[in-house]
Amino acid sequence: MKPIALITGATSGIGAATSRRLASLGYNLIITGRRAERLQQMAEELRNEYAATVLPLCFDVRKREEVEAHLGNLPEDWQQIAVLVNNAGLAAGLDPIQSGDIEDWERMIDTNIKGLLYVTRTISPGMIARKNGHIINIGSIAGKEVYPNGNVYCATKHAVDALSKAMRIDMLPYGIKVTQVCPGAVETEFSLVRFHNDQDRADAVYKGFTPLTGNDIAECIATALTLPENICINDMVVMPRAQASSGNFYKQL
Ligand code: NDP
Ligand code: 8X3
Repeated sequence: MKPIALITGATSGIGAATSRRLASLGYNLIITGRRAERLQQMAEELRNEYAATVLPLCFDVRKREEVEAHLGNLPEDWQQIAVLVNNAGLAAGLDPIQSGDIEDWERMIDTNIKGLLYVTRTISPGMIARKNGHIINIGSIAGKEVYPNGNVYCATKHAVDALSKAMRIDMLPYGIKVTQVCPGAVETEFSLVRFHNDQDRADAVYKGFTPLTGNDIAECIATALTLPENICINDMVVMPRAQASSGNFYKQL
């Protein structure tokens, strides 16, 4: 039987690219997201292009009861999850702390921290029982450094950094690997979401240099998953060539 990978936030960007890459590696896929139509399209593409068996599950990771209802009651054939990619997440806004939008803050905290926790809490007991699994958390360079106006987004990704380290300790006796992947600038829908659908502002983020793509991060995830059994990459910080650190770009405009 093919191994099963669960990828949250598979309707665009890094999650969509990772779904394609893991399908190409021969995984059967549970893919999730809130946008039902996109999720169905993604499932069809994975079935048609990669002959993958796919279970699309449409829910909001912020809603604990939805997470538990979908992931806590998986069909029998889908319960033995080998790989969990905790990818669903977002930035909302880019404002100083004194004028940030509290609704933006709550969306980020509820998705990037609490959503990741709800999913992990539901899936990890099965991995522990089977003494087998690999959890990939998508952190960020924003989880290693802070940058002007990044405040709450950076705090949520610092939480992912801490949780990745903590999970690795908790999972250690059961042989479950935990890898955190921390990208710099990846051109996805990330900036469009951050800037509340302001396409010009989103496009400006990636002008003057070659950003990473979702496929680049998917390749890093595939690398972490295909190393020999005794190796675990704990942490990968992955930058475009033109980015040295958070906010430090060499742009040729
Ligand atoms: P996208 O906006 O392209 O993708 C985000 C994905 O997350 C979508 O599939 C979206 O699906 C899903 N998602 C968001 N909120 C929820 C929710 N409440 N419930 C379920 N799914 C949700 O951005 P990226 O691909 O860039 O982002 C993926 C991850 O990578 C995020 O954790 C982000 O913080 C991280 N990251 C991104 C970087 C970048 O520069 N792009 C750099 C470093 C890290 P839907 O809307 O259908 O629910
Ligand atoms: C996304 C990268 O630097 O825009 O996590 O925060 S950054």
